[in-house]
Amino acid sequence: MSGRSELPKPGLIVEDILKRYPPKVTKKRSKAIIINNPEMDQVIMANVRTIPGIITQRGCCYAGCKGVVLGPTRDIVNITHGPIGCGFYSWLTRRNQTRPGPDGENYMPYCFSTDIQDSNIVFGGEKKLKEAIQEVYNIFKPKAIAIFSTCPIGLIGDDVHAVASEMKEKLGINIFGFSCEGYKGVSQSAGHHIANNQIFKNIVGLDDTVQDGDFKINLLGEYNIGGDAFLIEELFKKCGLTLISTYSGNSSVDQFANSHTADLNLVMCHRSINYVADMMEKKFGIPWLKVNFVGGEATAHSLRKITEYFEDKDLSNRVEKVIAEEMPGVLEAREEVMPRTIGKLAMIFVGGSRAHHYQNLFNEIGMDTIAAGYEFAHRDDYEGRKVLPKIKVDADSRNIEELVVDKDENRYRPRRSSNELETLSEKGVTMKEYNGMMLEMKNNSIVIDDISQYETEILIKRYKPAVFCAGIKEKYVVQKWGIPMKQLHNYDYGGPFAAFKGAINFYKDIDQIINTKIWNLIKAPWDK
Ligand code: CFM
Repeated sequence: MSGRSELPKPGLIVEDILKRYPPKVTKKRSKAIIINNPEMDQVIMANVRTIPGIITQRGCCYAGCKGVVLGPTRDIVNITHGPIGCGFYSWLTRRNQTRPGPDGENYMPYCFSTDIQDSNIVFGGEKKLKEAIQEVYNIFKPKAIAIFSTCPIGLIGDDVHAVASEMKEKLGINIFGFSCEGYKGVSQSAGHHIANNQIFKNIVGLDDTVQDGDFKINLLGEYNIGGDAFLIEELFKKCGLTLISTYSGNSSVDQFANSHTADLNLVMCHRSINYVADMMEKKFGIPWLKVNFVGGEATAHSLRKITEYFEDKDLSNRVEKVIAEEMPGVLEAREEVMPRTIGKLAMIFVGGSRAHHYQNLFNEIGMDTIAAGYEFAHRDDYEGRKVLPKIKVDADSRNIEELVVDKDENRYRPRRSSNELETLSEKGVTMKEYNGMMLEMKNNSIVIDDISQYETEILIKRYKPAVFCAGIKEKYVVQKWGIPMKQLHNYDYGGPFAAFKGAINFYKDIDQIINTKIWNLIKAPWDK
């Protein structure tokens, strides 16, 4: 690996970024830009409002609720209550794939909106919403309908929850609403929380059927972007693990309703779904384990962690067999690309989980993630869950309902005794633990929360990374600077990148992207 010693010092780069801001902004941004030292308990400012005027990567609360968490649910009709723009822009913009179940119900290709007009803003939109629900029911007869409020709905004060219960009563199907107005909270993260609360209140626990299977699991926080969940499902099947539900990639409402019968919850994206994991533990006694299926080693490690939890010899043998079958292909692909990728620099600025997970894949092909950050994560995603008690609740977080969850008197059943969990922890299988990104990043890496376009420009011009990973809003700006850009939200129409096969896809993609000759041609001949 080419050492970092020849690169510009991170301190100088941070200084360069901060010195151009007005003093107040410098003060605020300096708390969100950290030169990483995994040995120290560093504090980062996260999950706070973006400074007005700064071009952020963030999305809104509605995006997190309707787009991220509920978007992949194929058999719930998701109606956007608001102007058509919000509905249209959330329609198929995220590559959460699905397979229609045996009943063939799949509403994902549709865009449902109440398309409210000026007169509804003046006189209220509840009547229109009722009519929309009735119309959906008449045409599709779905099992469930969800309503998502956008900004103007919150401002005019339509009571979507009252409409939902009235229509639920009238039509006899599950109907529920989300107060996920775009402005609620500082980013899409607020929307995740609102989504989690309502799924938990309105669906989880409705079906007590106990399914066959010795090792029943839920996979939380896997949204099947580019088919990731398909590969993970295949892997579980081979290992003999019974998947009860996925939140929410390739999911169905019936799976959520039955998910409280699982033996173990696996949390893939901690940021978007840790609330459901915690609530299921409190109410039903299901412990949760943080896993990660991004990266060959991480996939093997996560599978082994699951078998250690179940402490079953046959399961462990099957898992080892699967790893032994899959790993050689991964190693071979790695060796193939390594001569062209080793020592090169990557930067990752996405979401609330992938900026961490994808560093594994880069490590595996010898690449160094010199700078990374999340769009909307909270401090625990950076510093680990140990900081949870220290996180201040501010006005923005107070805006979001915190459900009070108690033990379900009839259905609470601790899957493991606290003694057993302690013994497991001594063996290295600790439940509800997440160490965060900063602890696993190299010393002297730059960590930036809610990076702005201006900060991106400085990082890129000073470090000239081999690849910059972010989203569509960043893509073409970065490419115009002559730097290869990989979208890590939608994978640039590629993927899947999860599990063993996904790792192979990723290595090949990155090799192609950073080594294509096109980058030599982007300078105009007269500029050369
Ligand atoms: Fe979780 Fe996600 Fe992400 Fe996320 Fe997202 Fe996404 Fe993401 Mo885009 S749930 S936090 S809100 S892993 S849509 S599938 S890629 S920003 S890093």
